Amino acid sequence: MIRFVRSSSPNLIHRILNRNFHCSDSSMAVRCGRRRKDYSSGFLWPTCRFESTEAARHVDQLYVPNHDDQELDFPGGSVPFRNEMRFISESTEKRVPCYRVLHETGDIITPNNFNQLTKDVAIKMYKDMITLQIMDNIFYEAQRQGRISFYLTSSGEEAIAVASAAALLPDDVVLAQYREPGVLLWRGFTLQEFANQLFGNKRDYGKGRQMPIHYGSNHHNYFTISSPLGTQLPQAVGIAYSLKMDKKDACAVAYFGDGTTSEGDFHAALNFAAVLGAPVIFICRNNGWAISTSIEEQFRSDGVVVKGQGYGVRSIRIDGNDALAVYTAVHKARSMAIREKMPILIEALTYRVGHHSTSDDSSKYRTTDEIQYWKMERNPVDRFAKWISNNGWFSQEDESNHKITVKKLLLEAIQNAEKTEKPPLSELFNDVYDHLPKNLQEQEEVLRQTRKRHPQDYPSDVPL
Ligand SMILES: Cc1ncc(C[n+]2csc(CCOP(=O)(O)OP(=O)(O)O)c2C)c(N)n1
Ligand SMILES: [Mg+2]
Repeated sequence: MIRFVRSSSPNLIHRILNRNFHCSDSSMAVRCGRRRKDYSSGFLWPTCRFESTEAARHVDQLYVPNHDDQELDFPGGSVPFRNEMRFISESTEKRVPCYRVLHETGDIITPNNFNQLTKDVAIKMYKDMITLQIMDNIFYEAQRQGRISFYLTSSGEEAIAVASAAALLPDDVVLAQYREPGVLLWRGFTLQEFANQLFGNKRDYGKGRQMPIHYGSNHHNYFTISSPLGTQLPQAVGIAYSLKMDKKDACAVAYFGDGTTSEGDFHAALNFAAVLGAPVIFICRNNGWAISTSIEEQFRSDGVVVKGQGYGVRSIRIDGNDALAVYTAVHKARSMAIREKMPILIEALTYRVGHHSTSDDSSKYRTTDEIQYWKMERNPVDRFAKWISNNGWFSQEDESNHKITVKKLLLEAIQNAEKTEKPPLSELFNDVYDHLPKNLQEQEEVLRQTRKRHPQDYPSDVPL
């Protein structure tokens, strides 16, 4: 069953908390300590942090008011009184459960009210996930060969981008972080367009001004990626609000990582979205790491999902490596966001199997056991493959034909992109002001003179 946690539901919280705190002090101490990671049992995430059960017992009765029925008539709604002092606990013992549909074997876990996919959609999803993997392998190698300056893979997180994109409609406006090229792929951005951006040639829509992987496409309603983390989140709220004002049948969708939730922009965005009733879906890819900072060093809360309720945002935690769970949750979130004019927060649990980027070596801060566990036993693409092959929708032969075609197209795209001229130097200075102001004219002049004096320090393939 798919269940979103309502944004303000004290009764539900009370029920959950009541369930969670029936344990003795000694058993609690064992469960609350930092556990050794055991990948064979699937455990990765840290559990609760409090050392005593004191706070927990308090929470147990947090929502029980005095018997005198008196209330404080306060702006925003009346509040019951109580004369016993209670602090809200900093943590719960049990984790918010994670919605999933597909078992690792590729079988549907029953009962389940997931959104049944058509064969065509399921096959396109699978093909896009495979394409993404091939792109990642080949572009990563191209960076290692020094042909592009930077790259960053989606390995281990293919299902989130592709399955969420499949559940959206083309008018939904996407503001991604940087690990979601799968959304663009789903929307029809071509391999040539990806390659043009990575090589920063004159066909790149950003005119070579951005680092590789900062894709953007007006045509696909996909905002250009910003390097500073979190900026896309308040922007998405503004866009969602304008879609609501214009009575559009569309929402804004913001993607971001666990690390980005430590930016102030995340908190401002959730609050604004709730207060304005903005139809925006916040999709957090909680992949365990923000470069070398693990989530254990990032939060003391039960991940990200619990933060939604603090701001009055309906939220759900899902298995981000289960394409059917992602598809179903995003489909439902979209309909609630637009119909009920409200934001939705989705925390998708996943794992970053690759290094953070080509500038990172993750073997310095995590074990190969951890990576192997997620790569082999929790692989989102393998799981989806089992399901579509159980349905008889995609054979081994279909798969190898698809791989051969994509590799061929991609190598051609890379050769084309590499051969294509770079944007001229003048492009560095335009598109910000209608007329180039005097200070920028001076800077352009200085750059041209410097380049003339030190040609060896500048790329020779950038036209003047
Ligand atoms: C405001 C800001 N601070 C720091 C950085 C440097 N930085 C780039 S990516 C990154 C990690 C982000 O982690 P997360 O949001 O979990 O995304 P993931 O890489 O795991 O997909 C950091 C710290 C940045 N780009 N912007
Ligand atoms: Mg992360």
